[in-house]
Amino acid sequence: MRARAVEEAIPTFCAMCGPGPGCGIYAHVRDGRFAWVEGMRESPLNRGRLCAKAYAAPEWVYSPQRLKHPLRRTGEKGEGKFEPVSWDRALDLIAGRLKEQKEKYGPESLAVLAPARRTYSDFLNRFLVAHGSPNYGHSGICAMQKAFAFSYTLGGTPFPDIGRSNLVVIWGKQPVYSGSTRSNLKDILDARDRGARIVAIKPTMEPDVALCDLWIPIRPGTDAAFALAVLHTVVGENLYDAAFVSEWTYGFEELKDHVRKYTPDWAERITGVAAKQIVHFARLYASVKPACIDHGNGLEHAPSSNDAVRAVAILTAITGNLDRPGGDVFPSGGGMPRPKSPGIKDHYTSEWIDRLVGPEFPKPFQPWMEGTSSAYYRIIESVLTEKPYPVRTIISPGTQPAVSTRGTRNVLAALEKLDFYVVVDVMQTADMRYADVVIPVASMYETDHPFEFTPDWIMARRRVIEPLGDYKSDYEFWFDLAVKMGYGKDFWGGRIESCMNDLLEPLQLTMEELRKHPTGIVFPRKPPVYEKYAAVFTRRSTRLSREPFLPQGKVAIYNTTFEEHGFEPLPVWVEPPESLTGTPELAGRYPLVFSDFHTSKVYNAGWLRNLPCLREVLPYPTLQMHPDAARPRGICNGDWVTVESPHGSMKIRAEVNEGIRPDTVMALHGWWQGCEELGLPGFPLLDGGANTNSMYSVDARKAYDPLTTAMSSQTLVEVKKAD
Ligand SMILES: Nc1nc2c(c(=O)[nH]1)N[C@H]1C(S)=C(S)[C@@H](COP(=O)(O)OP(=O)(O)OC[C@H]3O[C@@H](n4cnc5c(=O)[nH]c(N)nc54)[C@H](O)[C@@H]3O)O[C@H]1N2
Ligand SMILES: Nc1nc2c(c(=O)[nH]1)N[C@H]1C(S)=C(S)[C@@H](COP(=O)(O)OP(=O)(O)OC[C@H]3O[C@@H](n4cnc5c(=O)[nH]c(N)nc54)[C@H](O)[C@@H]3O)O[C@H]1N2
Ligand SMILES: [Mo]
Repeated sequence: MRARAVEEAIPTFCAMCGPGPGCGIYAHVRDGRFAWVEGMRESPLNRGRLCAKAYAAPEWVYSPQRLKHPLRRTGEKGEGKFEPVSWDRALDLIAGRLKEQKEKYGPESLAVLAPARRTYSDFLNRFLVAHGSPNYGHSGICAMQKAFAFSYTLGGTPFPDIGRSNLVVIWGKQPVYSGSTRSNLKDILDARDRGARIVAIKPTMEPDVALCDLWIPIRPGTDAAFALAVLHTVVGENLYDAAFVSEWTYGFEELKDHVRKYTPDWAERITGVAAKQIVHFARLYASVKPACIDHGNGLEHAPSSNDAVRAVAILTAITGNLDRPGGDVFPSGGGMPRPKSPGIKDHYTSEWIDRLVGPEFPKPFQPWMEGTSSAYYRIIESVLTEKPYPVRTIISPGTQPAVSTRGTRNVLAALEKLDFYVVVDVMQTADMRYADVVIPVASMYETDHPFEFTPDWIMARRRVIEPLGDYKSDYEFWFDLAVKMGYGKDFWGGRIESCMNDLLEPLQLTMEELRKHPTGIVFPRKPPVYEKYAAVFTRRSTRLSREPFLPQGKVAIYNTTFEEHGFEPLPVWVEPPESLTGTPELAGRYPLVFSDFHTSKVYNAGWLRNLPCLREVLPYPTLQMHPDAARPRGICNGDWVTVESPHGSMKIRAEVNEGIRPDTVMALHGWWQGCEELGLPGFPLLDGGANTNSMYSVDARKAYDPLTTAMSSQTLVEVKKAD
């Protein structure tokens, strides 16, 4: 007789959006094997809802592409020849090299890359501080750029109060895909049922556009021009909230003069949106009250991104939609005290800041949010240009520079030239063949730390299965390495439990206590702060920044802080490096605008395409294309096409439909993986592949936002049917 299968449901977090706070799940373990995933209803974050990625977790954990043993390079760089070594030996190799280089080239020769916020991000910074390097290689591509513009204009990043709104503007975001279980999707659906109007501003039509009354298909990278023309109309037609403007804004008179030249006709030529429609949107947004803006990553990837976000923030404020129910509001700070942050602050002297290899934000604005930071791509660039000095060692803990940042050709050349490259990942990565040492780490289902929290919920992560090979967690990697480097005193002597307990102290909890609450502890969330703008937000700065964001204690329409440091005090328009209106000379050979987006229904950035249960949903990289662009080129839906820009080329399949501007083609970024089980190939990182980041300019003068280093993801292309 066969014994009945033993099944256990272990409450923990999903890890399929990467190492960040995930949705609550029950991980079902059957006969010692992680078998399936169920949504956790007790979690206030997702309330039982999950997305396709969550259900794919067991396939991810047991994937044949998992890294099981630390590896050390034996062949040439790029050749992909390695030999397995023990965890201890691998860490000795890294520590040895770091010590040697610190001695020879100074501690700043080490950089750690981390584009997105991770649960372990603070420890990356902490390690760098202990080592003596300011070069935390942050972003330039995600979230911080928007946060910067909002903070220096409004005092913080507001969120849309969709639940009370009568007009919801989805701007550069795809709420159905980017976090369907926990984002604003449910609120948008409810708003729709309530009769609120919905508008989407973005070049492509995703499922959320089906809920919209109005879709404004803007040309990629032109939001600053569009928003300036909207401001022109709102100001010119006296559609602003005079009372709010006079009490709570600084520099409105200057704005009035400034936006006179940004007429809707001027913007039509740049944005491709008809002047009539710009005026219509301005009147709609300024008259339907209250109205909110749900802003996304689409606003962050252009050389004018800081000004686009500033203009959007100013629009919110002068129409009286800031800090009002149903508008864009500020969180109350949540129901629970924040756990302590493990960061180390005292090192951020001007000497420290001066050593940044390529500041993410200009030096007067450092440190910011997470500490000092160099722009992700500028670190890579320094390896090639050796200016102001070359970074010698890069550690990539859960990031793939070859697909995540622009300029793939340069990225690969830099990885080849680097003295020492370390990859720390769960799975084989796009650039591990350039690594000197590869460190496998436990997936989040194989560790019992950290705890994770949202403003109203805290829970300890639980181990679902034992590690499948010779590896430990991300935390253990940094703690073990710190001890080997002699930085143990900054890393709780290598004891993670002590560290966690220390961080939990403000909540009067320990890990042991927390584990006694299997589904975590819920702290009732406080409602947003309404109409407390004066008291709460105008005096704020981050825990790290040295000056208040709003020196006048009011919305900074005219930004004296920027002006003092030599930047534009009012938002202006800057063309992307290649565009129809900025470089018309290129448009003959490359007549279509090309850009990309980040989220899809089944993948994360540049990973998960190796999992059959996800890959069968979206098997091929596609180029969204309007029939009017496809027809004259003899291209039909499903055809393979080559896409050529001045910097690179891709070969992907055409997806022909009317949900995109006729002068624009768009693709999902992050393609390189194959899926053996489905017989689907991987793709080259450079020409003939599907890597959008190989297509863009990285020209230091044109490809960056001058203030926030946001990088352009717009170029011009020609598309042809492939042979
Ligand atoms: N052209 C273009 N470029 C973009 C974007 C875009 O829209 N267009 N989007 C940008 C944005 S918003 C972001 S956030 C970045 C994303 O950029 P990255 O964060 O660099 O994303 P990935 O390249 O997917 O790398 C994530 C890696 O983390 C690994 N991983 C998953 N879980 C763990 C774990 O627990 N521990 C460790 N150590 N590794 C883990 C995965 O296997 C994968 O290799 O890309 C940016 N780049
Ligand atoms: N499934 C899934 N969910 C995720 C992630 C994931 O990888 N997979 N990643 C997470 C991360 S790191 C992030 S940053 C968020 C990102 O989530 P979102 O903020 O939703 O960003 P995107 O998915 O890039 O969608 C951007 C939208 O803006 C449009 N767009 C592109 N360029 C422009 C432009 O110039 N102007 C305007 N107005 N619109 C433009 C695109 O066509 C697309 O509709 O998602 C998070 N959630
Ligand atoms: Mo992101």
